[in-house]
Amino acid sequence: MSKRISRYCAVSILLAAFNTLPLMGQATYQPTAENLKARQEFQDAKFGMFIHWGVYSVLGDGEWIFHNRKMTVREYERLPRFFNPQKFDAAAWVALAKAAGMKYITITSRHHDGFAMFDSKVSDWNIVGRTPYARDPLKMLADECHRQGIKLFFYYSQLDWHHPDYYPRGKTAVDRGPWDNGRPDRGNWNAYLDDYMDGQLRELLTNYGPVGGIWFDGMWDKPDADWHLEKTYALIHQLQPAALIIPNHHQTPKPGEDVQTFEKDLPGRNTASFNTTYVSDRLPLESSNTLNDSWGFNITDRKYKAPEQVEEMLVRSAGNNSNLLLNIGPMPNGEIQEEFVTRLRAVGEWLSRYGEAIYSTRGGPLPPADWGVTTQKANKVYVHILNWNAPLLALPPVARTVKTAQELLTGSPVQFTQSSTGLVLHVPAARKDEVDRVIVLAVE
Ligand code: JFZ
Repeated sequence: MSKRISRYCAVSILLAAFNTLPLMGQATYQPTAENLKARQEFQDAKFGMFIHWGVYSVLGDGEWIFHNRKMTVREYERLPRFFNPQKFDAAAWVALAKAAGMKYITITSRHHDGFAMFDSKVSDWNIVGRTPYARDPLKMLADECHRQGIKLFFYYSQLDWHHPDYYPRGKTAVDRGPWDNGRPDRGNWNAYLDDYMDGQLRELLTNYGPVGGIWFDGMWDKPDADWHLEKTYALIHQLQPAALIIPNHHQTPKPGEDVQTFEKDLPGRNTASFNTTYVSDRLPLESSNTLNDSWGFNITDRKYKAPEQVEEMLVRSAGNNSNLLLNIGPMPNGEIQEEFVTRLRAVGEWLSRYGEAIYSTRGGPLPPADWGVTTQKANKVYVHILNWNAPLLALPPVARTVKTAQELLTGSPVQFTQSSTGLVLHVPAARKDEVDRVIVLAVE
């Protein structure tokens, strides 16, 4: 223990010495041209793979098991000793994301247990230092993503249930507890942020090639604390200007942030009861969800979403001008379970036919509704009919003149009448099991 701490102190001093680069203020944050381009590419991508994977996966009961079982640090520290993902195959994971039609991957570089799933010199509480596997899967994944043309984002938990300097403790140790897991009743908050966290972020943005961005989570544990966001965000933008900062803090976006993300909800819809109803009209939007009911591997979770549900979720996200970040929790041996694989492949097959009406589109021009949504790109508007059984669909006025209307899949013409009161489409009958009937409007 003491050896670990002294090593940690030495590294901190070293990092502090490097910390002399001028930091641009994020309060007046002006995204660079590269950053703005990355935002456009992010919006074009539409569909990403979220991956929750860590030493908690061993217990097969989600990523909150440390907290849920009120384990002590000492008990939890045994877990890495049996984390040995011999079946981990970065090429297979990336290939699966691609087969699903996903254009980016966001993986937990460390979750609330603070355990780094990468080779960190800041602390040995990491996969190389503590597991028999002793390799860096994020490095392998990053290399493979670059090879296969997929962007890689790192989820990073600001909340830490393991580090003593995460002090004073937050809601998860107090309101939802009390949970005393054996850490001392003192700690250096500034050191936690400036040395430990920023030190690791510096590693992630230095050693893994171009990174899509950092997906932050856990600030909600201490909503009133000073998280030194300006400093951390500036560090990230300085190391990689194109890296997008995506905070899951469930609040109105703050200066320095590049994307607004909504957990388990479409933008503005607060069915999960912890999201904000404020929707940025400036930033790209993202909505995260799970393929079953869990984030981290859960061995008895059988509540798999059908491919059709995922497809509808993706279409509704796109119609809300948002991406969908869909989660899987791989097994501790590194394999992705069959139930996820088959569903993801089915969605990918569907996207090979319907992708034109999703990728690179933006939401609108009509507001999302129960019947469906619209997406648009260049001189095309895609009408996605998700829930409508009558032969005529009367829509609000479309500002642009509709030249032609046709079915996406067959190119068959669709009859319509456009007037100042609205647009009426004669919709074709749905084919068997057709989730989304797409009518393409050529507009000018
Ligand atoms: C967070 C994580 O806690 C969870 O494990 C997962 O990583 C998900 C994507 O993000 O989920 C939250 C966030 C906020 C609250 C609860 C769960 N909250 O405010 O109570």
